[in-house]
Amino acid sequence: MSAAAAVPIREKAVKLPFDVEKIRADFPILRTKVHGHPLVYLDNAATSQKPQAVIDALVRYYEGENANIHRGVHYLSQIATEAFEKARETVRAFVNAADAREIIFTRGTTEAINLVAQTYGRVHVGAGDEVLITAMEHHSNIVPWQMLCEEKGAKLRVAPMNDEGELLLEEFEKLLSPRTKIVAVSHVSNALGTINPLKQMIAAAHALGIPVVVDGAQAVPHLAVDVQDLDCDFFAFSGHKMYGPTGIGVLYGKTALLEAMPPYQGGGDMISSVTFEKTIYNKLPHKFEAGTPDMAGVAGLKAAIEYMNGIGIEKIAAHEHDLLEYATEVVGALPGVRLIGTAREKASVLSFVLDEVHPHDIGTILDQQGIAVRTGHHCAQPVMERFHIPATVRASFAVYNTRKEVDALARGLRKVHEVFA
Ligand code: 7TS
Repeated sequence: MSAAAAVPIREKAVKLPFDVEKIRADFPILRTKVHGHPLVYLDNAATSQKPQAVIDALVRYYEGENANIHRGVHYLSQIATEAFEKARETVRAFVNAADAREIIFTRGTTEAINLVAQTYGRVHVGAGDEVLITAMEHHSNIVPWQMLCEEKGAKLRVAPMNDEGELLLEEFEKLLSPRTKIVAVSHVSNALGTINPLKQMIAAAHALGIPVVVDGAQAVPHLAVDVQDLDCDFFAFSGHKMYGPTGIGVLYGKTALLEAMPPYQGGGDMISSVTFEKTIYNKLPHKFEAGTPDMAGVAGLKAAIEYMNGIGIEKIAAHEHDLLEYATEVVGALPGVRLIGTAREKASVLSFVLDEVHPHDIGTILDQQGIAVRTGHHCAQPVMERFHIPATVRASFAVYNTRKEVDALARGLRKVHEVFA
């Protein structure tokens, strides 16, 4: 039997929560042809594409609103300031923070996590203390803590996961102790797609008075996030993975913690008065927003949230869940495929290896057919080590992907198999 015949491609009609073709029409880049084929963009965990509404918001900002914020009495500066603060309110509502002052604009998830490590972390972590992370973290939720621990003579502890890529909750709880000063954990793993049992983890940490930093980069595009319901202390995410622009992201933090933290960077806007003898810092959230922020990026992020809200995060989640299930079935049935990350609770990500073929070769052959997947360690090298592999192929789904595109991926993989068989 040929490899092609072995693959059960399900052509049955599915009831979609929305008209995906209409959604696709909102994303100009999806009309791109790659090597003569229609683009099949399955690298959304790295960055998502942008709808026209977001592109328009960026253009509108520069065409009609550009001025530096919080500084001028003139018309444009006031317009720009008002738009900036309105966007903060949009972000607040998006993650259901209690107060807009708890929303700090950053460059992205990476900067948000570094901010917490360098402010809260440097105050509260000392020699002999511990920071607890998990085995499935992205480098940006490992390295900032490693740097902090190195500086302070503290220890980085790592909660393990099982062969499915699920966190071992009991082991996690055993690692919590009076020495633990911070827990930092991803909501959704970028390499495996695992959704962590955050509420239980946070409750366990809080029982010992330990604050929890959540890396939400892969969560906000795919799940409804409610920071009050989670009761996390900090929550970081990036605009560019949720249909927004690059260069803008968010740190949510509880007011009491943010109030007590020293500032991160010094400069304009984060002060209320400066003399050579002493500087009084500005109030929240400005204390953590030194210098001219990415005003255009904030306008774009607001448009991205409005775009997602216009569809509905539950519908986005349902559609992506269908794609993930379908892809798991179709790709998982291909000869030689081993799925990496088979947790019961997953979002958006299908990672796999193919017998005897290096992921980079797979990525190159798929690219020839217009299919964009990511190959490599996905900035999660310890995850690769855990599964004894150098790299995976990762297909990651967004609101505009279709079952047809999953079929194209499967066809592409059969071609890879034929080339290397
Ligand atoms: N945390 C997770 C879980 C991520 O997936 C990423 C980026 C980051 C943090 C860092 O986000 P940034 O916007 O500050 O760079 N993940 C990926 C990825 O999976 N492929 O490319 C970037």
